[in-house]
Amino acid sequence: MKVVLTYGTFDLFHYGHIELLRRAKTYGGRLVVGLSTDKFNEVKGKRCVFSFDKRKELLSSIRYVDEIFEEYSWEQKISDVKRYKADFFVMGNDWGGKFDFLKPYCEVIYLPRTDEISTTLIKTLLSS
Ligand code: C2G
Repeated sequence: MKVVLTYGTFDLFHYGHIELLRRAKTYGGRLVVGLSTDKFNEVKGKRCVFSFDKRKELLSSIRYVDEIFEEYSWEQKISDVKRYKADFFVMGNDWGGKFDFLKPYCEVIYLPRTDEISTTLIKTLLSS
C-alpha cells in the first residue's frame, strides 16, 4: 500500500484543505499528516485561532486522513519520510520547490492550491 505524507496547520479548516487532502489521498492507500504544533506555528509566524488539539480533532474526522503526527520543526521531514516509509510527499504549490530536498527519498508532488479560499480570507471576512 502506497503511503502519502503531507503537512500543514489546517486552522479554520476549509474546502481548500479538503481538496488538498482528497487529491493527496489519490496517490496512495494511506495518508499521513504532520500537523503543526502551536509552538511550531509560532516559528512559522502563523497565529492560529484553534489549538493543536482542536485542529487535530477536526482533521481526524476527515475520511481521507489515516494518521496524524506532530510537526514541530522544519528539520523533521527526512526522518518522517523514512519513519512512515512514504512513497509520496504532497503539498500545495505555494510551497513549489521548497521541499525538493526530499526527492532522493520519495516522489515530491506540488498540487495547485484552491485559490478562492484561504484561512487569511476567512479571518479577514470574520474581522470585517
Ligand atoms: N492549501 C490549498 N489551498 C488553499 C489553502 C491551503 O491547497 N486554499 C494547501 C496548502 O498548500 C498546504 C495545505 O493545504 O499544502 C495546508 O495548508 P496550511 O494549513 O496553510 O499549511 P501551511 O501553513 O502551508 O503549512 O511544513 C509545511 C507546513 O506545515 C505547511
